Amino acid sequence: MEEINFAKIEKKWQKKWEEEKAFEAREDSKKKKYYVLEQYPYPSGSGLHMGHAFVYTIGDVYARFKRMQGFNVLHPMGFDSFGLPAENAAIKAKSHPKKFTDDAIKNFKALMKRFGFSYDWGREVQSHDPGYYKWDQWIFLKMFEKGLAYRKKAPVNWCSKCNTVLANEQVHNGKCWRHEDNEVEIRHLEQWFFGITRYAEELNSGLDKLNEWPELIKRLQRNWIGKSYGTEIIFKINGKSWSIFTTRPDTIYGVTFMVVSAQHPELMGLVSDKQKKGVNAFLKKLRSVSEEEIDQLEKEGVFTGSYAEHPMTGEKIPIYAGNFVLAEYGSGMVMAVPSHDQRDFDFAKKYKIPVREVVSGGDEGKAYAGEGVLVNSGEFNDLKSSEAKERITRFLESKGLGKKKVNFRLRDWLVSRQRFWGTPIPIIYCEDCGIVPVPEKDLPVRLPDNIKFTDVENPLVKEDKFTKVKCPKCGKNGRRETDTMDTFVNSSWYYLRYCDSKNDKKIFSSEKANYWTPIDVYIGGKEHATMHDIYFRFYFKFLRDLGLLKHDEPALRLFTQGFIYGTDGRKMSKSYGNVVVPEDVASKYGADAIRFFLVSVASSDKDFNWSDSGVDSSWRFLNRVYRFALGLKKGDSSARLQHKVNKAVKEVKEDIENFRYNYAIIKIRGLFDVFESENSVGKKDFESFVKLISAFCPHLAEEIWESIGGKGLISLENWPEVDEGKIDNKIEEQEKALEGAVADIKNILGIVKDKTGKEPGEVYLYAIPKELGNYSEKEISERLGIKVKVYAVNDKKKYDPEGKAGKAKPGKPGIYVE
Ligand code: ANZ
Ligand code: ZN
Ligand code: ZN
Repeated sequence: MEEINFAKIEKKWQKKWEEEKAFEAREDSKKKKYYVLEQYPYPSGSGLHMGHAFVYTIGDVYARFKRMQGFNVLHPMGFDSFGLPAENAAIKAKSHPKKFTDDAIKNFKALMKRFGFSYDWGREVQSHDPGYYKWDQWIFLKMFEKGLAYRKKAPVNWCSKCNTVLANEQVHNGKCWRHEDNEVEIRHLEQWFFGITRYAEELNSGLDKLNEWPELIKRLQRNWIGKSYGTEIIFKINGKSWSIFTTRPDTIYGVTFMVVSAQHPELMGLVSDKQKKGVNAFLKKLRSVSEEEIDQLEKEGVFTGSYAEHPMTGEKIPIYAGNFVLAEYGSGMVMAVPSHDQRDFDFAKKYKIPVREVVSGGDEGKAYAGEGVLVNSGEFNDLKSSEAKERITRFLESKGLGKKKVNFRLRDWLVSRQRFWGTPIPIIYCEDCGIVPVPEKDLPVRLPDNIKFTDVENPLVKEDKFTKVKCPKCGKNGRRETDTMDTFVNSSWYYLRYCDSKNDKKIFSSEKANYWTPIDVYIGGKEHATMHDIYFRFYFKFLRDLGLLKHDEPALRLFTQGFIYGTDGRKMSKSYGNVVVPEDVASKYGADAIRFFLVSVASSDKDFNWSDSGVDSSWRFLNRVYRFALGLKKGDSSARLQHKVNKAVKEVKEDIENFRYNYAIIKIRGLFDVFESENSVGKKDFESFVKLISAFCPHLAEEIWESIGGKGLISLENWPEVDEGKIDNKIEEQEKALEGAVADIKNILGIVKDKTGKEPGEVYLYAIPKELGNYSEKEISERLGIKVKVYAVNDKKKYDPEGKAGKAKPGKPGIYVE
C-alpha cells in the first residue's frame, strides 16, 4: 500500500488555516470568551524541545475543543525573549544578543507552525521588542510613582556565574536557579526593588479562592508568602527602642539572651569597643547562607557587649550577633528562648548561657517547642500558652511595649540586574535632583543596537551614548541607570498585552483586557510556583489598582504539566545521549502522530518516559484511521455503533474538559475498533468520530473531513452533540456478559485439558432465560475457536448430562465441557 504523506497533508492544512485566519480571535461581547494560554517560551538557541511540544499540545487540544464548543477562544503565543543565554552566546561570538534571539524565534515559530498549534499569531508578543518593553518601563514608572519601585541597600544574592544579583525567588537551596552548582553569595548592594510585600496579604488570601489551582502550587505559595501571627515586643537597648517579632510571647520569661543578625545594618552600633575585635573576626569567617540552609547550620555567634532590658523583669539580657537570624525577617533580631526553641537551645549550650523553662511539658536535654502551662512566669503562672499569649501581649500593649503583629516571610522583589539583555530601567541619576524617572513621553529607553560585546560586564556601563543624558528635571548632565530589569518582569503581564498587542497609545485597552481576562486555563510548569506564578498575580493586582483591570486574579485555572524523561528514564540531556528532537520525530512520523502520542501515555499532569514505539503505534493508528476513511463503507449504523459513538462523544467531552486526555484517547481507539468491526457506517456517526480526533490530530482530521464531503474546516465545526436516546446500556451489559462467559470458558477448557490430557470437543452454556440474548453462539464460538452451544436453562430439549443448568445464576451462566 502507498505510504500516507503526512508531511504533505499537514502543510496543506496549515496553509489553509493561515489563509482563512481560522484562529484569529476577535472581541465579541455577545459571545462567551475562553482564554487558553500556555506560558510563552524563552527562545533558546538549542531550539524547541519535546517538553515545549508537550505543553503546547496540551493547550492546543483544549483551545480546539473550546472553539468547537462555540466559545470565542483566545489562544495566543509569543516569546519571552530577554535573558542571559542569548547574551552569553553574544559574548562568546562577539556579536549582539538580538541576532541570536531573532534567529531562535524564527526557528521556534517555524516548528510551532509545523505542529499545527492553533494560535492567533496576529497577537504575538516578543519581550525584546521596544514596542513591548516600553510598557515594562511604563509599569516601572507607575510603581515608582506609588512608591512601589524603590532603591535600597540590602544584603542581596549574587551569582558569580550570572554575574548579577538575583531575586530571592531565584535562589533554590542556596544555589542559583540557573546554575545548580553555583552557591549564591550575599553582597551588600544598593538595588531596585518592587514592593510586592504590600500585596502579601492579598496574595495569600486570594489563594483560597483559586479552586482550580493545584493544591501543591497553592501550598508552595502559602509557604513562600509565609504569613505568621505573633507579637512585636520592644526591648530597650542603650536607651533606644528595638522591636523584635515573636510567635511565642508566652515564653517571654524564658528569654536569657538576644541574637541580632550578623548581616544587620545596625549591628556595629551595638558592639562595644571591647568586643569590636571579636565581632569583626566572627564576621570575617562568616559564610553567607541561604534561608533554607539555616536549619542545618551549626549555630554560632559572638557577644556584642550590649544588653537589652527585659520588658517584664527589667533584667539585663546579653545581646549576641548570630549566623542563624535573618537580617530581612521581622526586625532582624530575636528574643532567644533556649528552653523552647531548639536553635536557641543549641546556641545556649555552646556559649554556656542559662536555660530557663517557662512552659511545662518538655524533657531535659532539648528544647520543648510545644505549648503547655506557664511556670516561672510571675503573675502569668498556671495560664495555658494560648491564654498567656493574649494576656502578655495585652499587658505589653498597656505599657506601650508591644502589640499584635502579622508578619510575612515574603520579601520585596529585587528587580535590577547587572546585565545588558533586559529591559532598561527608566531612571536617570542627577547630582542635584537625585533619582529622576524618565518622562513617559521619552519611553521607550532603548537598548542600543550597535554595541560591542567583549567581556562579561554589562556593556551599557561603558556606553557613553547610552549613559550620558540630560536630567529631565534641571537639564544638567545626568547619568542613565545601566541596570536592566529581571526578565520575570516581562512575563508578568504578557498575557494582558495579548489582549491588545498592537496598541501604541496605551499598555492595553481596559475594555479588551477585561473582556478576555481572567485566563480561563493557564498551562505551565510546576517550577514556577514561587516565581512567575506569584509575580503575575502581583502585577495583575497592581494594574487593577491603577484602574486598568476589574478582576482580582489573572488565571482562574492553572494546569501544571508533567515532565518528559528519556527512554532510559533519565532527564533528557545531551550528556546522556537520550534527547529526542521534535523536529526529527516530526520528519519521520508527522506532527499529528507526536501530538497524539504525547497526550496518550499518561495523564498530562504526570511525568512519563518518551517511547519510540509509542509514537510508532500512534502513527500506525492514524494510518488505519485514514485508510478506513478512504474506503468508508457508507450505509446505516447498527444500534450498537450508534450506542458506541454517542457514549464516546459523551465521555470524551468530559475527559478533555478535565484534562484526562489519555482516557479520551483510549475511548477514541476503542470506538475505532467498533467502526472497523461493523459492516456499514452512518455518515453522521463517522463525522462525530472525526470531530473527536480533530483536537488531537487536526491535520488528518481536516483531510478526512474533506474526503468525506465535510464543508469548511473541521477546526471550526461544532463539537458533536450527544444523542442520549441512542445510548443503550443494555448493549454494554451484553458485551460484559459475553466477555465474562468467554473468560470463564477459557478457564474451564484449560482445567479440563490439564485433567484429561485431551482436547475438549464441545462446550455447552446454560443461561437464565432473560439473559439468553447476551450470548451469541456464533461470536463465542469464533472467539474461542471451539463449538459452543447455548441453551436457556429451562429449555426442555437441552443436552445437560451433569445438570449444570441448575448452577446458572444471573450474570453467571452454567457451563459444561465435553
Ligand atoms: C521567641 C520564640 C520562642 C520563638 C520560642 C519561637 C519559639 P515564623 O513562624 O517563621 O514567623 N524569628 C523572628 N525573627 C527572626 C529572624 N529575623 N530570623 C530568624 N528567626 C526569627 O517564626 C517566628 C519566630 O522565628 C519568632 O518567634 C522568633 O523566635 C524567630 F519558643 O521568638 B520566636
Ligand atoms: Zn547563575
Ligand atoms: Zn537634575
